[in-house]
Amino acid sequence: MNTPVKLASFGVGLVAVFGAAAGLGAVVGPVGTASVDPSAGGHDMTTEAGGGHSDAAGGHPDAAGAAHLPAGLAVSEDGYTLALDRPALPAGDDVPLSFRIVGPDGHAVTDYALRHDEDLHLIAVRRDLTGYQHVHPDLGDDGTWRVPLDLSPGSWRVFADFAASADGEDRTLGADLSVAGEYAPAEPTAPSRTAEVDGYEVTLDGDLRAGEESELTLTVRRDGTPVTTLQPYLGAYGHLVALRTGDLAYLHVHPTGEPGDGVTPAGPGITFATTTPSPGSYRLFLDFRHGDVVRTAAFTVTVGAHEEHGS
Ligand SMILES: [Cu+2]
Repeated sequence: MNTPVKLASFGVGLVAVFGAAAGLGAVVGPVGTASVDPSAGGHDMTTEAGGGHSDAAGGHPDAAGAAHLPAGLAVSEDGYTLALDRPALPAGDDVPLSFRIVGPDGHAVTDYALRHDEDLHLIAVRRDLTGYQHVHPDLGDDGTWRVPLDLSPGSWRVFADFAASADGEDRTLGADLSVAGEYAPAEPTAPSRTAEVDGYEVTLDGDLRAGEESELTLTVRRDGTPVTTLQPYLGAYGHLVALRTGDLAYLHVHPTGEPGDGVTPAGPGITFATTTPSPGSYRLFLDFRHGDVVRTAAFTVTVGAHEEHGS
C-alpha cells in the first residue's frame, strides 16, 4: 500500500470511539481525548481533554440506548455535514478531493480544534476494504479542504474525523464517493493475526470484544528482529483504525501510552485498549512510523458474541 507512505504529513486521528458500547466511554482513556460519538448521544462518559459533551447535542434518545451508533455511519450529525464537492471522481493517482464541513449555521466550518496535531483527519477506503488511506487535507480560507487521493474504480467511503472549535466535540462523518471504471470487488480477507508490509511483520495479540474493553498488542518486527526504535508519529507510536465489515462503522484508537511518558517503549509492542460495538468481522489498519516512513499493516479480526462474564 503505497499511499500512506508517500504522504509525509500524516497524523493522528482523534479518538472517535464507538459509542455503541453502553457505558463504556473511557475506551481509550489514557490518551485523554477519548470521546464518544455524539450520535451515540453518550453522556459525558469520558473525561476528554477536548471538553465534554455539550448538551447542545441533546435530544438523543440515548436513555433507551436506541441511538447508540458507532461513528462514521452518518453524513450529517448535530448540524454538521460532510459535503463532498463532487460525489464522483475519476480513477487515478493523486485525484483531487475537495469537501467542506458545513456547520449548524449553514456555513463551512473554518475553525477547528487540533486533535493530535491536525485539524482534520481524512480516511478513505474502498467499500471492499481495500485502498485504505489516512491523510491530512489542507484547509482553505473558505473552509474547503483539499487532498489528493489514489482512487481505483468502485464505491468508496470517506471519513472526516475532526472537532469544530465551536463546541470542541469529536465527530466522524462519513460520505460515499463513487469512482467510475471497471470494478472487481476484492474477496473478503480471512481472519489474520499477521501482516506483512515492506519487510516488516506485524503480529496481533489479544482479542477484541463486543461491548467490552479489551487490549490489543501489535508487535512490529523487521526481518525477524523486534523493532524497538519506532518513531513517534504526531504523538503516538501507532494509530489504529477499525472498520466493521458490512457497514464500515468507524473506530479510531490510540495506544495506551505516549512517547516520552517514561513507561511506553518505542516498540516492538504497541498496546491499544478498545471496545467494539458488536460481534462481527473488522478490518484493522495500523499506521506506524519507522525509518521516517509511515507504513500501514492491515488485519482482519472476528469479534465473537458478548460473553456474560467475559474474560
Ligand atoms: Cu490523521
